[in-house]
Amino acid sequence: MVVSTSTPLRGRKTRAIGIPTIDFSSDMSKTELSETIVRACEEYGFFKLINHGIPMETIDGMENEGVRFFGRPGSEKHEAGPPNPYGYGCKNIGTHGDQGELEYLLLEANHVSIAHRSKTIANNPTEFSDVANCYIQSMRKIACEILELVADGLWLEDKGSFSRLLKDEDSDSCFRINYYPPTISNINRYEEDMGVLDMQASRKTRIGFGEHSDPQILTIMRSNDVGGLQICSPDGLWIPVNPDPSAFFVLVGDVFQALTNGRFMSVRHRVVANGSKSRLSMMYFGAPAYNAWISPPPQMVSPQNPSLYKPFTWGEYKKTLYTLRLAAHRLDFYRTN
Ligand code: GA4
Repeated sequence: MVVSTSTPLRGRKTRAIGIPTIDFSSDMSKTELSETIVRACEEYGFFKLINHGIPMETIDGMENEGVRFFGRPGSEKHEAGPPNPYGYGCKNIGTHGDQGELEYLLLEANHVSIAHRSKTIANNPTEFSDVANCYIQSMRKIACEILELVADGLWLEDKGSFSRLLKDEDSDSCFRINYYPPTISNINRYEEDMGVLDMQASRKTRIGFGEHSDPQILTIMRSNDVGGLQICSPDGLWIPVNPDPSAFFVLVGDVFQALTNGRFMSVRHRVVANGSKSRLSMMYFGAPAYNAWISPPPQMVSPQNPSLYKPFTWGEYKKTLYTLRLAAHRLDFYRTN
């Protein structure tokens, strides 16, 4: 893990730490595996997943579509926008003034919507749809596997308590591709090569994507080999995450925190854009259906662990999140006390 002693962003320190790693091909028993995942979700709300079994061609195919799209002229990309909230976006995140050093494509994770959107995204819309649907299906599969292992690790009677929410055909899951252009210009790179560039100064306040937690249940993230992702540790330190294109990174979202009655914590994270190469990341955000109620399974609530949050529907939560800034602690609005 790369160590940096401090970051100029918001004055918080970063530190070295071992990111929890889950290996789907390990010879651990299912019980050990599920308990290790539960521990990672409790302690960090985050883990790295290796040997996940998703073919590299599925991942590369999606990445290539992303590279092809972001490589198109600006005027063509804007035909797939503006993001209201789905579509192509550039720098603006949400509608309350949040900005980042990125371009993105935000899509609903369902066949009908992908087929419709792909017409403005790609010269070959059928190919784009096929590749995106295949990738999204793989992500849903991985997410459901994780959710079932978690239910197992929490000793829930109903192993489908969480995965059922993503399997619902009305699930409001979405898919995002973020493209962070290189932030060091060619002139800077020349100066860097010549040893005359003050890298500290040039890397200062580049926010790729500002601090936030993901609102959904679970996020499955994959990036190329360019870093930038940082997660916030429980004690408030920023931990840089080394990129690993062969792995997925799994993030606990707000709804998972509510579903586990606060036992899991949604992870606050951000992307610092200071690469000399472009970063491309792809996120599957696993969400419930609009009208699904979010409340923990009965075993997770007791007189010693009373309900931390009022029950709410995903639709209600989604409305709330669009009234707030990116960095808001939205779940606080649903606390019982
Ligand atoms: C953060 C996680 C996902 O990228 C996202 C984002 C969404 C958007 O870009 O439209 C939001 C943000 C995210 C939370 C607060 C609101 C909504 C931008 C924003 C300022 C797609 C999501 O679901 O919530």
